Amino acid sequence: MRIQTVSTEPFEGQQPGTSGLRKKVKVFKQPHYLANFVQAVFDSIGDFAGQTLVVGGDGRFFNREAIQMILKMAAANGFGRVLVGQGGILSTPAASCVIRKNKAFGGLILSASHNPAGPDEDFGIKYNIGNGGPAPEGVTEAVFAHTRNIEFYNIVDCADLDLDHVGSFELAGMQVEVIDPVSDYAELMESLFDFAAIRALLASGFTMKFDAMHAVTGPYAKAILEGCLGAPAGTVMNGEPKEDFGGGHPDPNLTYAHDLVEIMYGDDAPDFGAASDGDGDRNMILGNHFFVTPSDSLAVLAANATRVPGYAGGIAGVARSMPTSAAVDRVAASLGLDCYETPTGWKFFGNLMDAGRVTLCGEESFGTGSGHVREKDGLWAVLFWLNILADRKEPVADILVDHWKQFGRNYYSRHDYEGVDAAAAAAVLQRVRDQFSTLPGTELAGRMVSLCDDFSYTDPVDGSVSRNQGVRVLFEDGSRMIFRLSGTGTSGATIRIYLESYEADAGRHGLDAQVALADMIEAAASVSQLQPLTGRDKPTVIT
Ligand code: VG1
Ligand code: CO
Repeated sequence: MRIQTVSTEPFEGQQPGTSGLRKKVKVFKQPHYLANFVQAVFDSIGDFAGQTLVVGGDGRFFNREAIQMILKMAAANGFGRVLVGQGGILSTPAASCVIRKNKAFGGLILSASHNPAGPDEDFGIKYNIGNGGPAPEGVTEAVFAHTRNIEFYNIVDCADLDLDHVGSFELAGMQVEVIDPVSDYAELMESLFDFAAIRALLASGFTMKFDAMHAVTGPYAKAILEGCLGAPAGTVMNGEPKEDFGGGHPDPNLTYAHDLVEIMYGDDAPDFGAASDGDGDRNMILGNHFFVTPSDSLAVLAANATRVPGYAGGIAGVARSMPTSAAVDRVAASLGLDCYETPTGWKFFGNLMDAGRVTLCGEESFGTGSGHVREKDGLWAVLFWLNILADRKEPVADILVDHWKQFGRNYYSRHDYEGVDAAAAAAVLQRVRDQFSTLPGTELAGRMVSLCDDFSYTDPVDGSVSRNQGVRVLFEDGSRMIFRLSGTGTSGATIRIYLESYEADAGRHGLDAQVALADMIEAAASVSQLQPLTGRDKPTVIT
């Protein structure tokens, strides 16, 4: 076995976005493309000689090839041990769990999350640090800098490795351990939740469906829900992971999780429905004919946390990404907890959790999680809900209505315009920025504008500053209108418009969010001039 030093040249644009480097498979398949990025990661993360690296992915097309290359490069660069999921599989939260449990130096996670998979679709890679969470911006910037100067990478010249059987072997002095992708994660879930109570709930006639969307959560959900918790076989739908996710778009929202939505809004709908995304870190929660917005879900989990064994002692604080609704802020205020507002992307929660300042975190983009790992965690959120339902023995809808009665309702919606011309998308945001000085003090959608800015965040733990994290139009009554460009897409630009208004009056809590927000939606269109600037007259996805 020979260690080769291969000469290479930099590729343009290997800049990690909101969650790692995501590109079309065709881009990743170019000779040296992936190797360059992996070497740039290894050159940026400090002294890992003899240390442990965790590797796994969501099983999408190109996952296996990528993992073979990464293992050979990890050995050639001096890692002492690699833990890799059997068949190259690890959901994102499971990878975070394995990194933490084994005190690994870090991990490489192969996924483009909710983006479609297949030879013409997307692939992605990101580096997670030793706390199990996504690398902070300081690291991703260093990686990007290295990709621009790279001249060589190191790789072991050998045949492909057998990763389909649990066990261990040596590769050029490095130990490779092929691990069961589910067991450590399942054990962690059992330590947090009252499995006996959930088992009793599922045995009591309570019905549920979980849509794994042909992605990585299938094996996890089957093992935990149908295996440990005794849910009937068939509870997990679309549970066989496929390299192309069955041709679908594994994004658990009302548009893309249509199989599940049809069941939950059909005759004889189950009591509870949930779905997860490509890499298992997102979740959608549904009741019988009822959708729980991710922002409300976070608030409900925070308000009910002490019902769950893992959080029975209370939670330290909460955090949400800036565009996420302020529903959880109201729960935090009533419980006397600190509440942090961070930029979009899970990497901003890591420091707060490491410092013990927060326990629960969430994003409006169907991401919820806690300090048990350093990623958002789809199945964890589902189990949290099941534990609450087992304890409260009320329908999902009643829990929400009750929650709104106590805290008021933050009407919330996100409108996405996907695949927009990049220059036109930038012009839409600029158009709003151009009105920063004139809008405050004027009336929009029947409300007074109080402040407009580009959201900027100073990390309270390490003092690092992240600027330009979303264009905000804030109103005196707490309503908000936010414009942001996606940092995870791979073609054109995606404009996200986030709309929120607060309603204290319980008599007005039963409206459809699109109806309640109609004036805000209209005002956002006129302020941004989105239609004339992009030629789009309606969103691609509404959540
Ligand atoms: C989106 C979401 C963001 C999330 C990110 C990664 O980013 O808005 O909240 O953290 O995806 O989620 P953007 O930049 O496209 O808005 V996942 O499930 O792709 O790891
Ligand atoms: Co994801």
